[in-house]
Amino acid sequence: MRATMDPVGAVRRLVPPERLTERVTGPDDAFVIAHFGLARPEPDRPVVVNGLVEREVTLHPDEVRALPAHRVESVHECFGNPLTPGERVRRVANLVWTGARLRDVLDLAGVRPEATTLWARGADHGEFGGVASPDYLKDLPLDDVGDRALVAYSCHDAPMTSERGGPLRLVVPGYFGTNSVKWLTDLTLADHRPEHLFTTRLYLRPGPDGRSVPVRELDVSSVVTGVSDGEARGWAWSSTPVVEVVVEADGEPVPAELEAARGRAWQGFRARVGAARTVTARATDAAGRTQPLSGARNAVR
Ligand SMILES: Nc1nc2c(c(=O)[nH]1)N[C@H]1C(S)=C(S)[C@@H](COP(=O)(O)O)O[C@H]1N2
Ligand SMILES: [Mo]
Repeated sequence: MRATMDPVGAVRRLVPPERLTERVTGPDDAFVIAHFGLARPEPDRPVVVNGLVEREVTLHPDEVRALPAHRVESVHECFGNPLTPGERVRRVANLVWTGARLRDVLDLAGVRPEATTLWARGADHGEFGGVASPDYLKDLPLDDVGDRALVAYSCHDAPMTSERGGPLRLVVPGYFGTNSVKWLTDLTLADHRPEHLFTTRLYLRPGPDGRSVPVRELDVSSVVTGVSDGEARGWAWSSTPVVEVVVEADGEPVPAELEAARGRAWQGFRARVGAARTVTARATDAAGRTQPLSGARNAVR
C-alpha cells in the first residue's frame, strides 16, 4: 500500500527567528521537512506493530485515539538547525502534541524480551541525495523511547495535518526531529539496527569514541527572537533543563532572566540590552554542557 506523494520533491519550510516569538509555535511558523516530498496517506491509514512481538496488530487511527491520551509540549528541532553556519532561518519550534504513549501501543502486540530496538517506518518514498528509498526509516533504543515517545494524532490541539505527518506520527520529545517519523506505517520490534539511508548513512555524528552514532538527544542551544523596547527575548533548550543563559549586548554580558524548566518545552529568557547592535545568547544545561562559541551546529550566533 504505497502512499500518494506530492510531485514536488523535498519540502522545507524554514522560518527566521522573529517568527518564533510565541511560546507555542503556530502551524504556519513551525518549520516543515519532508525529504522525499509530502506523503498523502489515507486519513484512516493504520499502523502495524510487528517483528519480535507476541502477536502482530494493525491499529487504525481511531483505535490509537481510544488509548489513554497524553499531551506533551516539547521542542522540535532538526539536526540541520542551521544547515550552514550563518544561515538566518531556523528549523526549531515548540509544539504541543497529543497521542497515545508508544508503550501502550506496543503492549497491545506484546513485546518479546529479546527486542532491543524499534524500527519506525514512514509511508513516504522517493529519492534523496541521489539515493532511492522505498520508505523513511528510523531505529530507536526501546528502553529509552517506550515511555517518552507518543504515537501522535494531534498537533496544535487539532487533528494532525498530513503536512505535519498525519494521520499518525511518532513523536520523541527530547530527540532531534529526524527521529519523529511522519506518516507512520510500521512499528517493528527487532534486536539489531537496520541498514537504511536514514539510519546508517544520514543523520549520524561522531560519538564519544569517535565512531559515528545516530543523532538522538538534543544539544544545548538557544535562539534570540528579537529586541523590542530595549529588551531582548529568546528561547533556550536542551535534552536536560537549561540552567543558565548568558546574554551579551555588543560583546558585554548583561543580566538575563531565565524561566524554570517545564518538561521538555523550551525556556524563555530576557535581558535588557538597550540599543545594542548585536545580541547573543549562550545556554548551559543541567548536564554541564555549554553552547560552543564557534565551529558547531549549536554554536553561539
Ligand atoms: N516520514 C518522514 N518522517 C520524517 C522526515 C521525513 O522526511 N519523512 N523528516 C524528519 C526530519 S529530519 C525532521 S527534522 C522532522 C520534521 O518534522 P516537521 O516537518 O513536522 O517539522 O521530521 C522527521 N520525520
Ligand atoms: Mo531534520
